[in-house]
Parts: sequence; C-alpha cells; structure tokens
Amino acid sequence: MDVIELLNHIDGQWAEGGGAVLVDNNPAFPDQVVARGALADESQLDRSVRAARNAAPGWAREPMHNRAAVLARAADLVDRSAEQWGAELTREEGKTLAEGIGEVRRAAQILRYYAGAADRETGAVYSSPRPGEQILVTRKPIGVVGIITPFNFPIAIPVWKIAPALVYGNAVVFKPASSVPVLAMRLTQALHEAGLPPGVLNLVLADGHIAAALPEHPGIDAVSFTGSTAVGRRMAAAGAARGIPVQAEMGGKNAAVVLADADLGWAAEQVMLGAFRSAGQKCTATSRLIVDDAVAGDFLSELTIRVKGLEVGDPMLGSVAVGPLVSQSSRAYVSQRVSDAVGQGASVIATAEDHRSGSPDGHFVTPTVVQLPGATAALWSEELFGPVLSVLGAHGAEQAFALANSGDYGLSAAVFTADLGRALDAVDDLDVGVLHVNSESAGADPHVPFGGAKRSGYGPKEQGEAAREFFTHTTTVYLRGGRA
Ligand code: UN1
Repeated sequence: MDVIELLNHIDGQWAEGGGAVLVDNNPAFPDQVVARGALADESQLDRSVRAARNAAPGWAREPMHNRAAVLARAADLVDRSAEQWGAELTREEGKTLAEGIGEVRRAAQILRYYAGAADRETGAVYSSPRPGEQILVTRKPIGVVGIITPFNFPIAIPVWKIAPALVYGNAVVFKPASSVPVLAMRLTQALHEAGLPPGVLNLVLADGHIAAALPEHPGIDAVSFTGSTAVGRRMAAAGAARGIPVQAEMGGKNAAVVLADADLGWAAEQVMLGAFRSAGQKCTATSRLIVDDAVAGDFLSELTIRVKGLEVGDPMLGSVAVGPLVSQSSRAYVSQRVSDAVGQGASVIATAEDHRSGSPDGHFVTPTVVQLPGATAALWSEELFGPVLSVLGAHGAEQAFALANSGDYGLSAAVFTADLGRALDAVDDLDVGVLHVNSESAGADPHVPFGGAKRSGYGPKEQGEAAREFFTHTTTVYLRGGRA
C-alpha cells in the first residue's frame, strides 16, 4: 500500500513541515508505515496564526448562510469518501473498519447539523423597561481559535469543534494528535474543496510542545482542547493567564450500574459494547461496573460469555470486534496497571482470547474484566484508556449510585433498570454530564450538549446549540429609535 505524504496546510496551501520527521504507523502492524512527512516548526505555527488573523474579519463578515454552505458541501464530500477515509482511519488509529467508516459518516452528520445553524435563531430579543426601545442579544465570533484534538476520534472530534467554530464566523488553527494526521488532512482537504477561503482553517502537524504553546500565543483568542486531564488543566491555566477562554474536555472513569430489576442479557450486551468498542479508548467508555449483589452471579456469567466471544486482532477484518491500542506505550501502561491491580488483590474474572490476527508486535491488549477488592483500589479511580472493566458489587440502588459518584470524574454513566422510579433517581443522583438509561455509556448525538460534570470538563459544553456558548460572545444592544 502506498505511503501517504503528510503535509501541513497554511494560508490555503499545502506545506511541507520544517520540523522533525513524522512517521504514522499502523498499530496492528507496527512496521507498516501509513504516512510520512515532517512536523511544522514554530515559524510555521506563527505563519498559521497570522494567516488566520488576516482571514478572520472577512470570514466573519460573510453571511452565515454562505459559511454554512461550505459546511454542507464538505459534508457531501466527507460522506462520499467514507469507505476510503474510514479504512485510512482504521489503519492509522486501530479501531475496527465498521467503527472507522461509521466515524467518517458521523463527521458528515455533524457538518450537516452545523450547516443548519444558519436557519436557526441566532440571538434573543428582550423587552425594554423604557418606551420605544428593544434589547437585542446578538452573537459574534471570538476571532482565532486554537483547536487541539486527541487520537481516539481522528475526524469526529475535530469536526465537532471546527464546524461550530467556522459556522459562527471564527478562523482556526488546528493541531491534531500527531498519531492520526491523515484524517486531519482529509478533513482539511474536504473543507477547502468545499470552498473555504485561504487562511480560515490552518492545519499544523505538531507535537505536544507546540500544542502547549497555543494558548500562550498572542494571536490566539480561544482554545478548545480534548485530551488528558493533566494537559487540559495546563491549557486552562495558560489561557487564564492571558485572559482568553479555554474549553477542555478531559478524563472519564465512567460507571455502568446494573440494578437487580434490569434485563440482564440486554445490560450485559451494552456493558460489553461500552467497555470494549474502540478497545476502550473513548473518554466515554465504561471502565467501572457496579452490579447489585442480588444479580451479580447471573449478570457476570452473561457478561463473561460475551467477553469470551470477542475476537481481538486486525481491525480491517470483518470478524474482529477489538483492534489494538494506539501505541506501544499505551499497551505497556494498561497491561502494567492490570498486573499491579492483581498484585494488590484484584482477580481477573473474564478475558477475551488473545489476538489471532495482526502482527505479534501489534499493540493489542486482551479485553479484561477485573473484580476489585474495594473502592480504594487504584483501578477504581485511575483512567486507563484501554479495554479493562473494573467491577464492584453493591447492596441496592443507593449504594450503587454512591459508588458511581466516587472519584473526581463525571463524564458519562449508564444505568440499567426496568423501574422508572429508579431511573428517575439516577437522573437526580448521578453527577455526570451524560447519562444513558438502559444503553451503553458512550455515544454522543450532534444536536445535544456533550461534556462532563466535576473534573471531567472545563468551560462550556460541546455540540448542539451549546457549542455557540464557546465559539461566540454576545453583544447586548439597547435599540431605541432616533427620535426623542
Ligand atoms: C462518543 O462517545 O462517541 O474523547 C464520543 C472522547 C470523547 C468523545 C466520545 N470526547 O472519547
């Protein structure tokens, strides 16, 4: 297979990077090179920010319907390329081909949703206490936004930041995770083919060092980040020091709660999908399971049957359900944390078979379910970002919800019950940004807010109308006729 050439995109032009060599490998076959090129250097970052600053006023003046039309055309281009780009996504990131293609189609759906923003209300009108006056609340772009995205959704997360940024009239400097540059290039290509003017979106392939510099760059007006908690907090601090807004979507340690009256077969299927799809590398993945003691035996046997049946291996094969982790270091970290937990009293209660396809050196970790000795075990609170599900029992809903609420994170949760009263208690009691009742903890529709409670998220929510809170600021207009 041809090696794809990696390029940056600055001021409307593809540009070879002036920095270190970047090699994008296939995590299922680490000696296969998917793409190769060079990272941008600091002067190219500066040029990108300058290009965005120059392009921003013209783009902001375009009627919103014209900006939306670019997104709608890009959505068609993305959809038409879904099979090819989905396969590229799988080769560089490692999720299954069905998930790869599904993610590219999801990106098209998000572009379409934001293209629709031009047809929705864009502000508010209040009545005035004074005669002959109205009070309007209008929305304006913030300017030049730095967008920093993680490896695990190489096109969906970039789109759900870039689409609202653009439709609301901002210019963008986009720094994707350096392990997934190909899909970042595809998205950039689609938006320019759809008619985006030069400089409005600039793609900078770079390492974490340049990402960290973005909130400090004098030409950047706001930063939207998804990634680790440690980096997100540094971004927020750096933004605060300059007085610019930062939105950070960070860690999760999401619980599934299975109550005694749940449909156990359905719940087991959903918990399995939530924990192990994308090899557990979603910030919304289920990594903790709390099961009512009354049904724990039956539920865990249902779950074990499903976990044993998962085929791990080359994610391009239709039969494979779980591909590799993104890197050798994630594989080593996740495996190490599981053996540490076992050394401290945890027991492995179910695993899938070891991988049958893909290279022996591929970054595979077998899906694993671990019973913990108690809620103080490190695995109960530490985010692993891998296919590991930690289990504790509970007596009844109240104790189960308290266990689910333990820890700093509050991104998503799933609760399984057939009792409406219990489901409503979960809505009141679970401290999360996203709650699934009788469905797995991952998944996020484009038209509704997404983001975490507690320490999982910082700043306004993403997606849906909520995205407008971050990508615009308001001007309150006291509008009175010119006559006394
Ligand atoms: C999903 O659950 O489909 O980084 C999306 C992440 C999240 C996105 C999850 N920001 O995994």
